[in-house]
Amino acid sequence: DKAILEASAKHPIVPLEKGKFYTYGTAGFRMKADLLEGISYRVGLLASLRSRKLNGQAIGVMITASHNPAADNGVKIVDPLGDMLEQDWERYATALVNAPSDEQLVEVYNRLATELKIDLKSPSKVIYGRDTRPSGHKLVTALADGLEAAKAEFVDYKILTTPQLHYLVRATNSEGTPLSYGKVSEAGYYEKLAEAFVRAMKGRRINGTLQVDCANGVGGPKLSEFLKYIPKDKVNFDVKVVNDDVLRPEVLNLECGADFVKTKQRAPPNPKPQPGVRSCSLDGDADRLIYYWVDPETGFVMLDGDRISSLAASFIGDLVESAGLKDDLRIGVVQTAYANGASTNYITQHLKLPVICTPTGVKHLHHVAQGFDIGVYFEANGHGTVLFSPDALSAFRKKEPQSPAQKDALDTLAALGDLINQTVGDAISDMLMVEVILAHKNWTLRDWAMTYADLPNRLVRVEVGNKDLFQTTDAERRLLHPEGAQDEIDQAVKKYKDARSFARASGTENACRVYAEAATRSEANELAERVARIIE
Ligand code: 16G
Ligand code: ZN
Repeated sequence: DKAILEASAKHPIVPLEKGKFYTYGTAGFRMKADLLEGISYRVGLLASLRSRKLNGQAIGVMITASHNPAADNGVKIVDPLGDMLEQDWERYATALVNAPSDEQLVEVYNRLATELKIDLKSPSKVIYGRDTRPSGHKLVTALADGLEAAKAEFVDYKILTTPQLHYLVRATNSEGTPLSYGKVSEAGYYEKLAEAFVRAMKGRRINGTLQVDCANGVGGPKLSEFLKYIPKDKVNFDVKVVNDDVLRPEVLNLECGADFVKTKQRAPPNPKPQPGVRSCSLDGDADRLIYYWVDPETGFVMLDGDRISSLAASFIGDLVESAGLKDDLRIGVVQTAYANGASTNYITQHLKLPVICTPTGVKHLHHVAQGFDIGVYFEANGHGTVLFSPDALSAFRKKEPQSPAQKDALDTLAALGDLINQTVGDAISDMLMVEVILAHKNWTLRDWAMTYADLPNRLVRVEVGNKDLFQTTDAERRLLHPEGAQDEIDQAVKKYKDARSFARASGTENACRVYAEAATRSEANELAERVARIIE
């Protein structure tokens, strides 16, 4: 207790206004970096408890604020399989972080240990990493002090992408078991991806250079490092890395990156967009991916998370059929309310696959995707992955092929199982998956975009007095409160063709968001404005 008390005094919590609390939100604790030092210390305590509760399995902590401005930062906890912290524990995190004094912190810590039947002398292991934000330094120091005070064993992996940290957590916990996820090192991550990429490509050629905008974040140096692992004689992957300046913190996510491209619906102004260049953007911690190109005739065309999702579902669905596994494996797609209605139609009607809609936030999608043998999940913003069940992975390896075509399909599926990050959405891994699929189909980005036409859509942010008044149901597609608001939205939607709209409170900002789609751009804009006025 003494150690915890003393170290806590070095990393104080910044008190909030009366009645306000820090909350473990959709992406952990995320805010201006100067509020986070005490929080990071306390998250160290919590992570050590979580590890002890789970018999000393490694728990991860990632310090990042993803696509948010450079002055922000965040702290989030990763569970042993590399997925997000179990939801029940979010309250414990909130309880520890909001303890008003050092003494009360110790009290809450001990109370949690008693309530959860945690032996504070048992082994505990925590591994952590951070993105390129300068504030990360101070935050990992506070985190390490928390881990030391709690007498946990820990490993500092320094600068990593978020998905790399998730990989390392799973690799650490599966090391030496039959389910080993890969070598426990950053190099192990690159080796695994490079090997699976070569295997999945099977000598096919990639058509044209890919320009990758790295949001001036951690993805830049990590992608460049990864590229060294690809054997040039086996795959031609010509990548031009841009916006990879991690030395000037102020340019992080500034007018570039996946979030910029998706929300602004245009290419980053730098480097100056050239017509026809195959391009994609990562976000600040490299867990989101958006493809696009500037068409000489029609202008900017974007291929977002919904497109990646439908591309993956279509390709993997075909492979499963060719492999003769159609009756054995259930494939499904998971989306949120933000998914473009045209993508949902394409998946259900053309690909004939089930689609489930969940609330926003990776943890929700991930959980539902685990219910399928092959669960494809992407948020429209470009975060997502494809999860394979143990049954699916073993079927790819064990099924006796009845023909060369069947063998080919099984091999490709097995390679995808290794290529696609199974812990969380991973921009580098997803990009390799997209490249593999396009190469197999011999498709350009235009061919990909031709599969269906997106409905014009508009997203607006609405300042509201108290966002907590906005309660939703039906995977955030309908408002329960304020009373009457949903009826008004329904009336507004009825006035437009092929229209859909919803309003929800943001989980990461103090505001509401309104999404609208309709048959034409002007109708989508008009509907969004109308709904915004309803909830204002
Ligand atoms: C977080 C979520 C992201 C979600 C976004 C929504 C994770 C790792 N990240 O960034 O998936 O799309 O929040 O933000 O779950 P909003 O609630 O402010 O709209
Ligand atoms: Zn991110």
